[in-house]
Amino acid sequence: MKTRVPAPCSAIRTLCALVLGENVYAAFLSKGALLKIRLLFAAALGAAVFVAAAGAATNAGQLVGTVGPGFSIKVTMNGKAVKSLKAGTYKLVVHDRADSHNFHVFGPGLNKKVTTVSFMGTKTVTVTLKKGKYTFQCDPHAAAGMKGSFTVS
Ligand SMILES: [Cu+2]
Repeated sequence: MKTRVPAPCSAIRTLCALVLGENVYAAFLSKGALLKIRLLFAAALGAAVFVAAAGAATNAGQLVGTVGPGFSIKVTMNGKAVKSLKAGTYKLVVHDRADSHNFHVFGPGLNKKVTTVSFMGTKTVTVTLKKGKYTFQCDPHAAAGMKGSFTVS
C-alpha cells in the first residue's frame, strides 16, 4: 500500500529522510501518527542543527568506510561515494557493522586490512594515497561483488 503524503509534509519528509533515513520515516508514517511525525520533525531539526555544528569541526578531507550490516561496502566523503581523489594523506574512519565482513583497502603503496572479519566497531587509520587505482573490499565476499574502487590523481 502506498501512503499518500500531504503537501505540507513533503518538506518534513525530505528532511526526515535526509537525517534519519527513508526507512525510519516510512515506518513512522505508516502508523499514520501525526504526533510522531511532529516529534520526528523536531528530532530531525535538532539533528540537522547538531550535524551542522559538528560539520564545522570535522576535517572535510576525511574518508569514511562502511561495511555491513548487509552485503555492502562503501567509501564516502562528506556523505558522497568517493570516485576520485587527489593524492595525499587522509584519515580513514571505518565502520564495520557486521561480524561476517571485513574492510580491506589496497592500491599503490597501500595494503591495509583495517578490520578483521570478526571485528565489529569503528577503527581509524591514516592512509597515504598515491596516483593510481585503489580497491576496497570485504575479502570473503569480494568475488561476489562486495568491493568498490576509486582513482587517485
Ligand atoms: Cu563480506
